[in-house]
Amino acid sequence: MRTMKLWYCLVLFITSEKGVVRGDDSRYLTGYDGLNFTGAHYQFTEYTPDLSVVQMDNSIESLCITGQWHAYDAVNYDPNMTQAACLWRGVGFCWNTSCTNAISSVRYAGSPYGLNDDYYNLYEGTYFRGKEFRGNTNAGNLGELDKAVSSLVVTGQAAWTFFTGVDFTGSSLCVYADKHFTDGVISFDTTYFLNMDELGLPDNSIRSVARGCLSERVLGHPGGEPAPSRR
Ligand SMILES: *[C@@H]1O[C@H](CO)[C@@H](O)[C@H](O)[C@H]1NC(C)=O
Ligand SMILES: *[C@@H]1O[C@H](CO)[C@@H](O)[C@H](O)[C@H]1NC(C)=O
Ligand SMILES: *[C@@H]1O[C@H](CO)[C@@H](O)[C@H](O)[C@H]1NC(C)=O
Ligand SMILES: [Ca+2]
Ligand SMILES: [Ca+2]
Repeated sequence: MRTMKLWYCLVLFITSEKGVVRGDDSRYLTGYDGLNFTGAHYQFTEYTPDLSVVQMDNSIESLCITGQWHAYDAVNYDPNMTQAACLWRGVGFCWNTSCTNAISSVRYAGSPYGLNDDYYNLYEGTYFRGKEFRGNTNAGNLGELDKAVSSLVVTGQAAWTFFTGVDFTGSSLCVYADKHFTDGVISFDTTYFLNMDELGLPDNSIRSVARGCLSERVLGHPGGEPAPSRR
């Protein structure tokens, strides 16, 4: 079996805890083409499907971020879902990335309206790759991502309940963000599931999502199970 190369690694969390803290009040990703935040750089605030457009293709070596950002070896967030992906998150953190000189597209997870607004992002591929279905309201069906979701992110302080049937039927579980980042002023709550095994549902089984905790099975806080990958 071909082993998929995934740079995603827990080192990112360790380094992020030790990173340099800088003040900023909104989501951004500043990528530098040298280590130690040197060289040419670009500040991303939006989804960017092709980094060559800003002369940063395959060149990022260090970065500073606020929010949660997903970075892909392939352009267009890896529509074929075959390449490596990297996860970066924090509030005002800076570090050298292990995903050196390979990133070709980046997008954030979370609300486009406010860093810590209540939001969910669902992805077609594991590791946040491929097509996306996202929102801040109930969805009785997931359109193109019907029976296709393989990874997800929840941000903000609300719970979201994911169902295996359309219109909020079938098996369900509810997810709260379980990781809190802050620089003392700005806060960001988030959680992620790299695949459906982590979540505890079959792959490609989610068919609807509702705001609030409408299931007996609770992941994150308060009083629920911690998310599996962070145990
Ligand atoms: C990076 O910064 C550290 C600490 O300031 C310094 O010791 C090191 O030499 C720098 N490395 C490079 C490659 O600039
Ligand atoms: C996806 O796969 C197709 C067919 O193999 C290929 O032509 C295309 O370049 C790939 N796209 C990306 C972004 O890798
Ligand atoms: C980044 O890498 C440089 C060169 O290896 C090193 O000197 C520096 O301490 C690293 N910086 C951080 C924040 O890890
Ligand atoms: Ca690349
Ligand atoms: Ca899928």
